[in-house]
Formats: sequence, structure tokens, C-alpha cells
Amino acid sequence: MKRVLILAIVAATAGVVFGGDSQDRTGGKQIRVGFAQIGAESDWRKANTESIKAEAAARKIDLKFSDAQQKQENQIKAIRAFIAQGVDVIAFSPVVETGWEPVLKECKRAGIPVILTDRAVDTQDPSLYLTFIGADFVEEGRRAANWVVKSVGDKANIAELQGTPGSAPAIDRKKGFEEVLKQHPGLKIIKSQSGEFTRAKGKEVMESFLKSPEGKQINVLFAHNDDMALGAIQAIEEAGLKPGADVKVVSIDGVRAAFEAMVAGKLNCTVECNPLLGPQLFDAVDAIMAKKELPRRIVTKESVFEQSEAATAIKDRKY
Ligand code: GZL
Repeated sequence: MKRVLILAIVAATAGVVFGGDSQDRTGGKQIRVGFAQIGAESDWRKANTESIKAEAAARKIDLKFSDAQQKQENQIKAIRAFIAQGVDVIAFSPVVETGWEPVLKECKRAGIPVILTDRAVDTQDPSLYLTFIGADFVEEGRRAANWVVKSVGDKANIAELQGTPGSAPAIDRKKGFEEVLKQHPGLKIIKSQSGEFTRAKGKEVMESFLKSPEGKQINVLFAHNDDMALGAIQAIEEAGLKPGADVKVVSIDGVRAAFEAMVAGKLNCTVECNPLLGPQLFDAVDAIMAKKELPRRIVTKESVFEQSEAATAIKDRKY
């Protein structure tokens, strides 16, 4: 009884939701997976959560799910609660790249395999997780910059809205974008700041960019995700400018609202970053339970969408 009580307290503090019965319909032992999600900061994240929950339900997985409200300490608490519950597999999307080795070592000591989804961790010890399922963020940054070269030309003053400081997508998207800009000295990033992947912060930071002395020179916005771009589009309009024309806008994710903004002529390009990782995640869980080999890295397939194709492509979008 005492152990259960402790478990409940630990789990409750980490915002972990207990759920599921112990037997699936086939009478086999139900697989128990703990998933520590970052939060609900963007449409991309909500679609990612929906994909994971829907796939777990479809496969009758006993999913313990936690939402960390973008705080690393909450993700770590949730992972510790999953260890205490003795789940079969732990999966999570690390909000930032560093600070994970202690809790990953606890997973290893507990003999619980770990899968990274969406974002990577920075560790020297490859034994701390089995596989990383997610996009190539450096390539996404290159694709955004190549669109600027193709569509804007060799001269532009660029404002950049970065994602969460220290997160893999923010670090690598910037890296890929700047790698291409090195070949085009006329393309200059003249303002750059984090909008934390949210619409509200993206709008706030873009307002400050436009009010700055360099504000009038900005003719391209590169946002590390669609939500910040959509917030910035509001700021551009409130400044009396035409987003998509006076300021060209390129962002990353490919969420439905970005397609709607492209159809309205306010966003010029979105680089797809697929959030529908549920099927790949639970294929990896099945492989672990069957003691099959797993590739160290599973890269999701993605493309680039421009304004000219948005009205057609939006019909097929799943998120
Ligand atoms: C990318 C993902 C990022 C999205 C944002 O894989 O980690 O986090 O680009 C989300 O929309 O908040």
C-alpha cells in the first residue's frame, strides 16, 4: 500500500496520468509505455501528441503520458515516475539538448529502454538511448535558406525568430540556414531573437524588430516554426505592412494554419517537419519488445510547400 501511495505522489507531482488496464483484448500482457511530452506550445506539438495518443490507443498500448509545460525539470520528474511505475519503454521529446545524462543513467540502471522522438539529446554515452526518431533540422534550415535564394534573390535583410534556446531544432535550423547564407553574402540576418516557438512571443518579438532602427530594412522573416511566423504576420499587418509582400515570410513545420496563411498570401513558404511520429514510435516499441535490432537513427521524410501549391496541398494535410 505504502509503495502505491509513494508512486501516486511521485506521479502526481510530475503530472503523470495513470491509465489503461493490465490486459489487452488478446489476453496478452499490455505493453506499458511512459511518454514525457514537452508541452502544447504549438500546433505542431498538439498534432505530435495526438498522433502518439491515437496510435497507442489503436495498438492497445497502456500509455502513461505527461505534459511538461516546456520545463525540463518536469520532463525529468515524469521520467522518474515512469521508472518507479516499472514501464516497459520510456520515450520523450527532450525540450533542450543538455542535462539528461543523470536521469538517462537511472533508466539504464532500471533496465528500461529509452526512445527519443522529435528532438535529440547531447550525450557522449550512446548506450543511454536506443534510437532517435525525428527530422533532420539542419536540412530544414538549409531548405528555408534555399527558398530565400531562389525566390528573393541574392540580397535581403533578414529577421530571424529562433525557437526555444538550447533546443535541437533551434540550434540546427539556424545552423542549416546560416550554412547556405555563407554562400550568399548579400543575404544578411540583421535581427535575431527567440520567440520560444509560440505565436504570442513571435508577435511580441517581431513588433520589437519592426520598431527597432533597422526595422524598415527588414524584407524577409525566417521563423523556426509556423506558430511564431503566424504571430509575426499579425505584427507586420499591425505595422501597416503587407506580410508575404513587403516582408516575405518563410517558416518550418507545415501545419494547417500555415497553409491557410499561404492561401491568403501572407506566408510565402513552409518547410515541412512531420509531427505524426506515433506509428514510427510504436513500431520501435514493438521491435524492442520482440528483441529486434533498431536503427540508431530514424529520419522522417519531409518536403517544402510554397504559396503557389498551398490551395491544392491543403486538401491532403493531416495536421
Ligand atoms: C520540431 C519540433 C518543434 C516544432 C515546433 O521537431 O521540436 O517544436 O518546429 C515545436 O513547432 O514547438
